[in-house]
Amino acid sequence: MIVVSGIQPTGKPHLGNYLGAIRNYVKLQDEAHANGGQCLIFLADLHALSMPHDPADLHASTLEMVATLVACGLDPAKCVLFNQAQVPQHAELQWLLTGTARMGWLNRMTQWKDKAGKNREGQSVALFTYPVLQAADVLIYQATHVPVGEDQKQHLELARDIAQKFNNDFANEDAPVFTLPEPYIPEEAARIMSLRDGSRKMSKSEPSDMSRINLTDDADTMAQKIKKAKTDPEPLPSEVAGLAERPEALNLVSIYAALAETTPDAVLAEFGGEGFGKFKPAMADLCVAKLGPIRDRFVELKEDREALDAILARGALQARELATPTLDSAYQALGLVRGRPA
Ligand code: AQP
Repeated sequence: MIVVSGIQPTGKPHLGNYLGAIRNYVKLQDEAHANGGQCLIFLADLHALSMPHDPADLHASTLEMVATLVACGLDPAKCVLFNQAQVPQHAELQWLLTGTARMGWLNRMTQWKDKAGKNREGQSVALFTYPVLQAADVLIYQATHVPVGEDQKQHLELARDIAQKFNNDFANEDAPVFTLPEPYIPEEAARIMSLRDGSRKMSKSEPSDMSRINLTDDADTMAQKIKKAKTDPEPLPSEVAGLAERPEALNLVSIYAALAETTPDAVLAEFGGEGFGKFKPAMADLCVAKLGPIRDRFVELKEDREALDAILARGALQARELATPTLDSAYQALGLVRGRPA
């Protein structure tokens, strides 16, 4: 079991990141550790270059994201925690894989279409090719399990296509260079939606802070955001089928269920027939109970920049070692003689 996943250190991590991805990092870290496997979680700072960013902020936000991940339960003694920029093998493998990835494949990526909008010509090349870097990120460690939210499923399928084509084109059938990774997507929280619009995913880059619950929000802010979340005037139904045309209500019930580690039907068995005047305060209490301790740990950890830098330095050392054999095999398969740094 080799678990690999990453998170961009731009913006504040939110409830969608937590329920869709980070909580599963922790579960799989523990499972891999107990079974003699490996878990690698990285801060995708190279990916941050795909959109406009402030260089002065990048390192500080990378450290804040490390503090958040550790506060959520990632343990540097059980997993390899690092940032991409300190492990140049990721970028190196990306270049090798750009010979295998096809323009048509990348053109079909919905995230590229969404983020580029009508201004494709004005986007950075990095925004277009970053799914290839993402493929390199997981293939370089022979990942078997990749915990992600549903929005990343298509990118992971692309990584599988790239791995498959590379193996077909350049490797012997009985000695593939890359393992085909499997996505690990939580059914109950695959896609957490914005608090302001049930048709858009909760996202770091959404301008309105009221659209998301940040893991760093204090209790009052969380309660305020939930109170102001968009809903409708109907009471809650007693079964999930009754939420079919009510995206905002469905989102709140799904968040409640994911946080309480139960099913939406169980939540509706409790709140069916009630209005949001009763449901929202209960949801705020639950959020504060689950996320408050994470926030408190984060506040404590983020002050110790030296300790956070040390976690990344140690993780990078381990990651560089783990990445080298696959990179060597890829060079060799392509007929390239790899120069070794002195
Ligand atoms: N709304 C969401 N519901 C469930 N999972 C989500 N993830 C993100 N949003 C949701 C998952 O979180 C992991 C880390 O995401 P990321 O920061 O690397 O990239 P992202 O998907 O681009 O996250 P954001 O918050 O939406 O950032 P922006 O606004 O920059 O695009 C991934 O596993 C992702 O699936």
